[in-house]
Amino acid sequence: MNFQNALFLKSAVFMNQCPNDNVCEIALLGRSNVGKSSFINCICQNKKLAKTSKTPGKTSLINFYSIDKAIRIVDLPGYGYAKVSKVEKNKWAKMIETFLETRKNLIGVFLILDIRHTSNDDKIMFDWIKNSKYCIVIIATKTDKILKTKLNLIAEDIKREFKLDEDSKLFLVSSKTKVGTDEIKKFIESFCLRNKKF
Ligand SMILES: Nc1nc2c(ncn2[C@@H]2O[C@H](COP(=O)(O)OP(=O)(O)O)[C@@H](O)[C@H]2O)c(=O)[nH]1
Ligand SMILES: [Mg+2]
Repeated sequence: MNFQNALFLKSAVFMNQCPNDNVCEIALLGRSNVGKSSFINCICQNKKLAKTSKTPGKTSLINFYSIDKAIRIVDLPGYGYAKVSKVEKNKWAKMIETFLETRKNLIGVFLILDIRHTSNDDKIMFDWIKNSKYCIVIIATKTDKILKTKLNLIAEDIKREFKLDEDSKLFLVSSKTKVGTDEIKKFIESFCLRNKKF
């Protein structure tokens, strides 16, 4: 799978705007500003693919990216950003929920965390994945912000906090330094082969 052969397909607000075909999808779920768009750009080695922003709460759309025509990565709106209105928040929550619960193309939902801090919203999303048919895959980003000597300890903390078992996956990455991204790309490739639906 050539991750550099990636392109932005479209944005959607409603389910009937999502691509209608048999391409498998992996959705990225994570708080606003956690680094979802940067992660997509990093693995595809294209800084212009997904819009990144220093201001949280910018993406309120479901964005579809095609990877080598083989799979799609879906960038979901960041949940739990305090500064948007309650009405807006509920709208996003409903959009994410409907997508996750009804999207036929979906084969995986990866939780994106900021390695430095997890919040109650992260726990809610984690519990949703745990109670779903999807396996647990966590990608902790921004590892460049942490001392290398502390990384393993923090990874252990995350495993304990979420009570991760042997079957769960935890990847430590940095979109800034690209650390960990080769490993996650290999994982995505084999994950798609193992979970192919159509
Ligand atoms: N240091 C560092 N900054 C990052 C990393 N990933 C994202 N960021 C920054 O975090 C902010 C939010 O990133 P973005 O990808 O737009 O987050 P999103 O809202 O989850 O899509 C931006 O200012 C990025 O430059 C990372 O791995 N390391
Ligand atoms: Mg984004």
